[in-house]
Amino acid sequence: MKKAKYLFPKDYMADPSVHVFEDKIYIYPSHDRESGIAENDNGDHFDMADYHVFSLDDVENGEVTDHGVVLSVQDIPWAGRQLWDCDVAHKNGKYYMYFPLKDQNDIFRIGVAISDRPYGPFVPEKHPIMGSYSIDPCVFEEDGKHYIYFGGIWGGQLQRYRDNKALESAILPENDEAAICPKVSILRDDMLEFGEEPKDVLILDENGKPLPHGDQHRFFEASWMHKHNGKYYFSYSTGDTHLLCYAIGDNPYGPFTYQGVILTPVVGWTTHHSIVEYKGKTYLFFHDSVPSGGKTWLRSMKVIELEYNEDGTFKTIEGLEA
Ligand code: FUB
Repeated sequence: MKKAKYLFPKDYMADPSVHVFEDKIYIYPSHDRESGIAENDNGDHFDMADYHVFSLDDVENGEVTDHGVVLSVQDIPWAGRQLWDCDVAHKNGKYYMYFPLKDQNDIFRIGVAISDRPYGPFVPEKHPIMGSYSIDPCVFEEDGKHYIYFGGIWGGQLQRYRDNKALESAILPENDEAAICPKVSILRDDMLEFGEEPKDVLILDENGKPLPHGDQHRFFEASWMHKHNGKYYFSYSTGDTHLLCYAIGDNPYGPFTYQGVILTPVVGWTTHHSIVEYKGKTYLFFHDSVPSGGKTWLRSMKVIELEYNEDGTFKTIEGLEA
C-alpha cells in the first residue's frame, strides 16, 4: 500500500486512535464539525460534541463500518465543552474509553466511559479521573498492565502544570530550556483512576539531553505508544512545527531517545496519528485537511503503510502535502 487512502469520505473525522480488538481494526476518532467559532491558539474552534466508532477487517480493500454515535457531550455529567482525541482499552471483557473534555471551569480533564463491546455505546463515569489534566490520552497494554500517556501544550493546557500541580499561570519554557514532557501513569486495576502519580516521559537527544523547547522535533501533543521487536516506540506530533516524530526506549516509561520524523507536514495545521500492526503489516493512521479545502478544524482520516528499516527505524513518509 504505497498511497494513503481516506477512510470515511462522508464526514470529518480526525485523531484516529486504532486498536485490534476481536481480530478487527477499531478506529476511535474525534468527530470534527463546523462550529462557527473563530480559529485561535486555544483551539476553541475544535468544538466537537460526540464520538463515532469505525471498524474494518481489511485495511487496504475492506469496507469501513460506521457504528454511529457512541458517546455525546450532553450525556457526560461533568461536561463543559470540546471532546478531543480519545482512546480505548480492553480489560476482562469490558472496553474503556478515555476522553479529554473541558469541565465547567473550562479546564481539560480526562474522563472514562465503559462498554461491553468495542463498538460501544460507552457509558460515562460521573467524574473525570482524579488528578487528570490536559489532553490526548493513549493507552498501551502489556502483561495485563495499562499505561496511559497524555498531554498537549497550547490549547491542550499542559503548560499550566508542573509536577502534576496547577500553576498560577501558564509557563512555556524558553527555546533553550528543556521542552515540556508528555506524561505517563499506570491505570488502577479497575481502569477508572490513575494507579500512581503521572511521571514525565523524557525524550532525549543522542547525547542524553532532553530536547529543548526550541527544537522543531520536540513534543507538542498526540502521544502514541507501540512495541516492535522488543523496543518501545513513543511517537507524537510536534504541533506548530507540523511533524510526526518518534523516540525509542527499553520500557514503557522511557526515557526515549529521539530517532526521527515519521511523516512530513500534511495539509492542515498539523496531523495526529496512531500506529498499529495488522495482518503482518504496520499502518499509520492519521488525518489531513485536503477534503475540506484546508480548513484546519475539518479533518479527514487516512491510512498508509509504514515501513521499518533493518535497524528498526522508520522510513520517513514524505510528500503527502497535496
Ligand atoms: O482534535 C482536537 C485536537 O487537535 C487533538 O486533541 C490534538 O491532538 C489535535 O489533533
